[in-house]
Amino acid sequence: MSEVKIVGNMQIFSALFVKSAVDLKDLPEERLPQIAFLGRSNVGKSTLLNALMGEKNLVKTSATPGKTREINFFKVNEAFFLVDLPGVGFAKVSIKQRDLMADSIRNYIENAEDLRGVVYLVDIRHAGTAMDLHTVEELRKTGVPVLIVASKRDKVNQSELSKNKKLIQEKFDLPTPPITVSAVSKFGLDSLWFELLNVIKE
Ligand SMILES: Nc1nc2c(ncn2[C@@H]2O[C@H](COP(=O)(O)OP(=O)(O)OP(=O)(O)O)[C@@H](O)[C@H]2O)c(=O)[nH]1
Ligand SMILES: [Mg+2]
Repeated sequence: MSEVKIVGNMQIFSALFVKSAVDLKDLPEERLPQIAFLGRSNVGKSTLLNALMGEKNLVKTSATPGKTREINFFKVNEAFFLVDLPGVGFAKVSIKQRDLMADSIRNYIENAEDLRGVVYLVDIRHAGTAMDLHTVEELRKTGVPVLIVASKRDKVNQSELSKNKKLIQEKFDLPTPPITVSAVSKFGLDSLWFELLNVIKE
């Protein structure tokens, strides 16, 4: 019997790794809503997914960029998938900007019928690099709803935090400052779950 995990206001009854995909033909057969996590290598996508699901090692993480190489599907509460994507720009740093999103990621985002939204993570310390801006621009062109979230909140002090939240809001043209999260302090996981559930319910 597995216990229920409480993350913010969210109850996690089950969180399972379902499969890895490199291709659209490998997507899970089960038709459930999907929310994918994208952002630069090392920004903390996989670590955040563990934190959101109340897990430690379900999603593989690493201090070395380029850990996640495939599209990994995690099924939560038998109701939806959280999807861990490879880091943007990792394998293709020297290639021209429009190729930053690897073909496999682009293909998935443009064609996955059950994809309801993409969480794009930005490191709060860098407040959005040129590469982030370019990728989000490309992402928005696909028409998929994009939620910008700032990661690693524990790494900045209060003044950097408010300054960089404002910067991110301006750079990415957001109606409100971004949600900030930390997988270390667990800050912001409740706000993020609230947003994710809204997207899933739509
Ligand atoms: N301080 C701090 N470190 C974090 C946080 N989230 C992730 N990290 C660290 O950042 C590093 C990268 O984390 P990952 O979750 O593997 O990053 P990723 O975005 O999945 O990276 P790729 O798979 O290479 O695209 C690891 O050393 C994590 O421990 C956070 O909220 N706070
Ligand atoms: Mg990863």
